[in-house]
Amino acid sequence: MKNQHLNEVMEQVRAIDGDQAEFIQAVQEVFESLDPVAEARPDLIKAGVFKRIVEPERQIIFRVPWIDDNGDIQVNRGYRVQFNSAIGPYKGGLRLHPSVYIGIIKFLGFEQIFKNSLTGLPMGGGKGGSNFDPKGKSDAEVMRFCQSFMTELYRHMGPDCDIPAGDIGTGAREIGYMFGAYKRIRNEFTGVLTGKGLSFGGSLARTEATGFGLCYFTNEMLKANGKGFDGQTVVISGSGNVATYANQKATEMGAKVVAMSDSSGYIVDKDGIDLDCIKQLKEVERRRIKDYVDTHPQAEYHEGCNGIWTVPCDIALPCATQNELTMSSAKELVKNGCYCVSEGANMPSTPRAIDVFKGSNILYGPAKAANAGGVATSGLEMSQNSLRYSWDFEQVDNRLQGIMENIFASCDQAAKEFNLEGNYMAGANIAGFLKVAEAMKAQGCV
Ligand code: NDP
Ligand code: 2IT
Repeated sequence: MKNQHLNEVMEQVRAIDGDQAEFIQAVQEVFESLDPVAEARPDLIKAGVFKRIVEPERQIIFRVPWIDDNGDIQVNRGYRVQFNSAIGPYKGGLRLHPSVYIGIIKFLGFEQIFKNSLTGLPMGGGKGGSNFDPKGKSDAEVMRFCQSFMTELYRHMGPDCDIPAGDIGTGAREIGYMFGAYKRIRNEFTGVLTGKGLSFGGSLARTEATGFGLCYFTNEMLKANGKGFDGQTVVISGSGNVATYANQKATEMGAKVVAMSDSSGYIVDKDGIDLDCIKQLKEVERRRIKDYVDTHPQAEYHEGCNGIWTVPCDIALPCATQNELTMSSAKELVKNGCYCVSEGANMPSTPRAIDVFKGSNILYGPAKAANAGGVATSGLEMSQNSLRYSWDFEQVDNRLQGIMENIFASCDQAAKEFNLEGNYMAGANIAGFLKVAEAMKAQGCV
């Protein structure tokens, strides 16, 4: 980075948070994009915006004790990082996965600030979760965990303060249990969590929103470059919430999705993945993706999830987890003719993979922009809860589509303003940052 101040702040972050690799990676990427902004805006340096934005407003770490089906006590660690409330109440998901530690929650919370800003809705950034693993647990165990988690988290939440939602491992079942626990403790029925069931304040199209939004954003990016989904071959990693509905929308837009994965391995079906089967296996029966080949003998299963990037495709949509797409996978994609990578997961591409995309003129849709449809629709769920009203599917989906078009336009325009045309990563970071930065400056040193 050219800017001296940004280098100093980055050094300070490394000095005090050096053991949080994912957080350092997320800050470094954003700061590199903000280099020309820091050069052009000494007023933001004077207002301490860069120094302040890398420090969460509040971090909560707590014990989550619960009793398993054998009657034994289990203990997990719970987190909520309330990163930035300059433009609205803290908003962001809860991740339940054994890999969760403070560095993951902080990287997700940091990215959430800029993503939420890009949606144009009044939402600040936050993230939480636990190292609890819902896999292999009974519904009763998941419920007891969620109730214990809420017994602490409730005091830090509120519909005008902090509104959590789902993320990896946290779906409709977990949000339902958490909402029930919150309502009982507080004796109030408010839109304090999003991704709720449709019978108790959830929004139509929230389940689909991240995957659909990813395709709407990607379609804008393709269109701006004279291309489209129609007739294209697509590879999607993951087979959870985001991956499933990305598959559905890409297919509706005329593409053929030929590969999907889970953390154990990947399947290739040259006829196009049978999405009903994936939904049944993953959403209903909570089974492994390898079971797909039992009913689809023409498909192949391969152990290990990284190999999915060796499957030839035109468009790749990483929708599983951070750093799942490395430099060698990026080279493999390029070698096989892939010309577009658009991110459904948060930070799925390593910095060196991104360098490969840049060096090969790949159309690259960065997560903060491309996957913002989920949180945007959470924002629409909050609006409906406040109105005590609900919109039909089409209304929500149309708004989502409009929001994703606007996000693409903002990224495109910000990139052009800083002479970085086509660099949507820089555009997303700059556009997301500027709104938050102006608000932080206007509100003074807080
Ligand atoms: P789900 O829990 O529904 O699905 C996660 C999928 O990714 C599963 O197929 C899972 O496989 C796979 N996966 C998870 N961890 C790993 C890992 N360490 N290595 C390999 N594969 C892994 O989560 P979502 O679909 O909700 O989330 C996917 C990504 O999208 C995450 O990065 C999340 O932060 C991001 N995101 C989610 C949004 C949402 O609204 N849900 C919004 C915006 C972004 P397995 O079943 O084997 O664990
Ligand atoms: O990463 C994300 O944007 C999410 N997991 C969704 C957050 C939300 O509040 O809907």
